[in-house]
Amino acid sequence: MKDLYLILGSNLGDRLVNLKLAIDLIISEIGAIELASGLYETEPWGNSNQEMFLNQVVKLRSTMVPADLLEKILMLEHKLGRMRNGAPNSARTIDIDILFYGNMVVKSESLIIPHPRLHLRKFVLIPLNEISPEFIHPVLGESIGHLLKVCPDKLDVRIYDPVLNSGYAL
Ligand code: PH2
Ligand code: MG
Ligand code: MG
Repeated sequence: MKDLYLILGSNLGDRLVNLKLAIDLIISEIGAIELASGLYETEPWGNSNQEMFLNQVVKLRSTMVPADLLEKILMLEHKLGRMRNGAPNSARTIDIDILFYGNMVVKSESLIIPHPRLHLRKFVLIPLNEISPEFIHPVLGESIGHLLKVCPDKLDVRIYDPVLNSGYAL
């Protein structure tokens, strides 16, 4: 049994519904969620010419081997309407990425764990720091809290308030 960290992201369609459906599928197909960060509205990293994302990090325990986990995640993304048009960093209904799988280091053609760019991205580090600031990155040997402190990313990451975004006046 290993601690598994996933990041969910959506910037196409009803982002909130997409994340909620993804959480339901993760619980039924992968395992119980132990910790979940709040939702964050985040500026697109890598391709600024697209809509803002909603991102969330979740922690669960799993016995699934990484290759099976990846296969399962791709199936869940497909179920949630993810189209892959070949362009990297293009808008998507749902993206589910594996950040960490315990202290395991995986480098295959289809999968790299820990996620190779997570330490460069505040949209990952801020929600991750909310739930596991002390977790040590198994390759970089630094805590999430430290990686966030030294992260050069300047893109906006703010907590998402579904009430403020519901369209109802308070
Ligand atoms: N995912 C990417 C590329 N850029 N930017 C934000 N803010 N959130 C994401 O989830 C994201 C991104 C590639 O998967
Ligand atoms: Mg991604
Ligand atoms: Mg992905």
